[in-house]
Amino acid sequence: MSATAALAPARKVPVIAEQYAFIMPSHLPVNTPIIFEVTSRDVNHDFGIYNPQGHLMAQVQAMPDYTNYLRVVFQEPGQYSARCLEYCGIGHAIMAKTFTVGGK
Ligand SMILES: [Cu+2]
Repeated sequence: MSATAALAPARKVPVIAEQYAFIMPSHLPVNTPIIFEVTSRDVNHDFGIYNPQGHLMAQVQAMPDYTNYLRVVFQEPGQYSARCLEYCGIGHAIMAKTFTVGGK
């Protein structure tokens, strides 16, 4: 983590998983500690974050009636994606959300 990120205040970002989408912001800041607050509206899902190179960089379960916290610092601007990593029904394979880090 850069010194800048260590000093920046953390930002809480709610994430709601549902069949078959992630409800979350489309833009997030770079070099800022993000605390994802992850829950589910229906069944168990998994919130997996892929970096611009397509590599899994962080993941946490998304569970109904429960909030899991995932702390991430995005050090590289670009296009990221969240994908569900736990089979949750017929639409599981298309359950994804792209988001941009950095920029406006
Ligand atoms: Cu799924």
